[in-house]
Amino acid sequence: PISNAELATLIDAYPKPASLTEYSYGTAGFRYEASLLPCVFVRMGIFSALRSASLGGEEVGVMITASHNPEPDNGMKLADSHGGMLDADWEAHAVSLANAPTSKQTLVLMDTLIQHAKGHHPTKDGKLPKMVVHVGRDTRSHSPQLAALVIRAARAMGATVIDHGLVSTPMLHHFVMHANGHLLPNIIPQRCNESGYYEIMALSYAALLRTGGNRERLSTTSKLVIDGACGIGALKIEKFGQIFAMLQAEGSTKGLPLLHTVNYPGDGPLNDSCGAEYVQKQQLPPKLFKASGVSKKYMTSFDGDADRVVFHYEDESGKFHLLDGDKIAVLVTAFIQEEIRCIDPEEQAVKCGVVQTAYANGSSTLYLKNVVKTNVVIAKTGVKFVHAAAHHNFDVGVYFEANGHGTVLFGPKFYDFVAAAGARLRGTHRHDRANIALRRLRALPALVNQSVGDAMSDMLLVDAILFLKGWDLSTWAKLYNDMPSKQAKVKVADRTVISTNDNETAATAPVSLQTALQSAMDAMALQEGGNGPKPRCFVRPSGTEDAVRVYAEANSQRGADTLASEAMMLVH
Ligand code: 16G
Ligand code: ZN
Repeated sequence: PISNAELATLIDAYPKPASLTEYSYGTAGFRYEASLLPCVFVRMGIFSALRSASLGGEEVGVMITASHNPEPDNGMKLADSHGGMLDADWEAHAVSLANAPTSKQTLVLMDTLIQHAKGHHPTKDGKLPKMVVHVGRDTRSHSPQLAALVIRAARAMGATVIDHGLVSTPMLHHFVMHANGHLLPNIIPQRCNESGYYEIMALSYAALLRTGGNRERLSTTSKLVIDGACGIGALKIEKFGQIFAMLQAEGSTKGLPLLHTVNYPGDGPLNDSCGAEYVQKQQLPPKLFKASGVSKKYMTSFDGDADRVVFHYEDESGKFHLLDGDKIAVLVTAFIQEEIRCIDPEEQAVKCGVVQTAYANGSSTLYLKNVVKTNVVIAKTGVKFVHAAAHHNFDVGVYFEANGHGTVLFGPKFYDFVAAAGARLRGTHRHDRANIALRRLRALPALVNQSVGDAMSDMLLVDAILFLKGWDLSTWAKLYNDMPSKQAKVKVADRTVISTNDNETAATAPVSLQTALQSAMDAMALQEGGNGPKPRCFVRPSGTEDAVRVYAEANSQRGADTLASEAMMLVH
């Protein structure tokens, strides 16, 4: 039963801070300096319970994290019952509830949502449907207090709370997805807790490795160094490593690399001079706190909540090389398409494709279209947009933002294809190429965390592909050369004066802006001559910061820098 008195007391105890006019829902949820957040957490405890009720008792999730942002920040990401991001209509309800001025008004709004839930899912006794909320948190020092608030409020609503404690963002999404059976159950075992998660990952990864490859030939990939950004990812890799070690001891797989984690919580400040965001944006290797003599031939960096991953290495001359989300998209898509073609050379059965954002390096887009020969769709920045586009456009939809957040979505036609191929190839020899391809494709839907981007899952997928191909990072890096690029941001009085088309590739306001940007691009193309990819630039209002972002790429770094400064001038 809902205790309105208890809720009112809780809401009144954590009022909206005077310094803040309004809470807004960013690209991925609420994110603020931690001391501004208790108010939001109380109300989102109420909200998440209501969301579960509105779905007839399907389970939902709340993750307490500010991802790649600095330690003083915190926030929450909400997982809807399919495991993905919260439904857009409900974002608006979340914002109203967060901003209701008094406890009385909060409870009135709450009541509207209760009526909504009852209307959609009437119960015999006229009560609300059951409510289940999964809660997880990252390693920030203020996360436990915030978790306690959200849990208290959800319980006051009468919800069942499953507190997972310290987990990565993608683990929480994975639990929620499986709790509701939102994946074909005959392909993936439903185990929605931490050990189930590791088991699913480890077994499918091992299954993929068993289909070929030879680690002994690959001295540079025998040891994988993981930069945990001084956050949750480091702790979880360590736990995964224990299961991994068991596999190794059983001898069930010869191809396992040695995992070596660096940058644990407490080694240095979270996300500071290390982690995926730093490495990708600064194009610099991570600082290695408390680790010396580490081999830099095969490295990955996670972000603070382990939903992003990038790879990097140092070559013989000591030069740093980054393999970002674009490179991952290329590797993964080429691999999947090749395996599918081994079974279905005409590629009739399933439609594969990649979703990128305007930030994707032009060279990656050309490579995908011309060499991998796949479909490419450009969508708006932000996981909820690229995820939706992948789901909507393709049977096997790969998306990776350049920043390393991404995954692969397998639709019903893919599962049908695998089932039909299984029937057709029954009795063929294990070394038959189509048989190998089938076993590879079968392992993928479980190895990939299909709910959101997942650093651990993506890392294992990439490692397995490299292993099967016999590649090290330099072979992969050389598939194509990134066009030199430049990112910058401009602080403006009001970023909303700039608007863009749907996929942010062109500005639609102010009126003359796009024409001016186009002339700058044309002039640069003329200046550079040559037959490389065309220089490109775009601007967009940030979804997470009060600024306008500028991106430019050209065939030389100088060209990219010039184009970016011209675009910045136009925005000012
Ligand atoms: C958020 C998004 C990320 C996007 C970034 C853009 C999620 C989980 N995260 O971090 O995908 O790249 O925002 O930030 O959706 P911006 O709008 O400030 O450029
Ligand atoms: Zn993150």
